[in-house]
Amino acid sequence: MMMNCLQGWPEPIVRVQSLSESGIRVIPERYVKGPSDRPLLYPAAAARGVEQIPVINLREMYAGDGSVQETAMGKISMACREWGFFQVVNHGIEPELMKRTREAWREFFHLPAEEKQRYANSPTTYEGYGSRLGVEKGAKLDWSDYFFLHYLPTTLRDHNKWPHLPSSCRELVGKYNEELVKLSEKLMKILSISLGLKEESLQEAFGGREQIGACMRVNFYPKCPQPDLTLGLSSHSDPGGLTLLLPDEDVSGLQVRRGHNWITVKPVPNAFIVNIGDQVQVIIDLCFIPCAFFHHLSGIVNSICVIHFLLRSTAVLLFILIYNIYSGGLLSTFSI
Ligand SMILES: O=C(O)CCC(=O)C(=O)O
Repeated sequence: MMMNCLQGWPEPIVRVQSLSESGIRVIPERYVKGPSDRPLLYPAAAARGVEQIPVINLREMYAGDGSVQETAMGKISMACREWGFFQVVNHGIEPELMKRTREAWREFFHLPAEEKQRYANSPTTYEGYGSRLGVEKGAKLDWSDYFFLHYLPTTLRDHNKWPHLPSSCRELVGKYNEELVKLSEKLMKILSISLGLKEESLQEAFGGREQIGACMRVNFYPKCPQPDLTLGLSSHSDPGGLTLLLPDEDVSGLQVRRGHNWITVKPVPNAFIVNIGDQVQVIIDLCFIPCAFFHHLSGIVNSICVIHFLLRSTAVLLFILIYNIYSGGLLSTFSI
């Protein structure tokens, strides 16, 4: 495996966006998932929007009203135990910053191919512009391109690997991740309390402020002529502590596994979708659901998702390991 990483990708990289823009009607075999891995685009009624992941209003935590706070805590605890997911609103991040960040990245993916190619990544660190996860030759691939970068610890941060264009991108990446680290820390405290632990417990388990790690991944899901045959991102659970997702508001692509169903998440305006990652599950001794599995559908329009991962800094390299063994099936940290 390591040999492969050092040698680079096992096959020439094809940008999914370029396939999509070429106007093909039939997707290459490489992207066609096996029958059991294909998405259910018309899931059973129970999964079709009747049931949704809980929405948490963070303002209720700070309303100064004990009973409102207690009810909100109970809702978070239920969301973690039963879903491993929730959406959070009134979280304190400026909607303008969220919108500008998403738009800057959309602009990045619409730059000329040569410009994006300057940031082409390799499986050694995965940092930069990529179109596949995993180094298994002949593996089935996902219908998406992405950009991955490190934010914390600062020793891993390399500004040269952050896009120069559009001109606002670097500043927005810095500001956005700074704000999301603060929000993740706030959520860690709330999760600790809702579990009946000391406020600082989860954060301390992550090594405190000095040892926190954070990465950003921006997924671009180009429109797909056969969305019933492939996935934008295959099923997995996240290896980190907390994942905060900022999807396109008018495209519902994220599906969360609930028993035997896949629930299509309907993004709430100006909300973040929060996922409880495997590291938190381990720290709290698996008292929540064993793994929160999710995948992203490919769709008939282009869409984007900006993702912020908070994890123990010593585990940042875990991402590289996980990405390298990724081969398009259900994957979680617990399986390595
Ligand atoms: O784009 C999404 O909806 C999910 C992203 C994700 O899970 C990831 O990039 O690890």
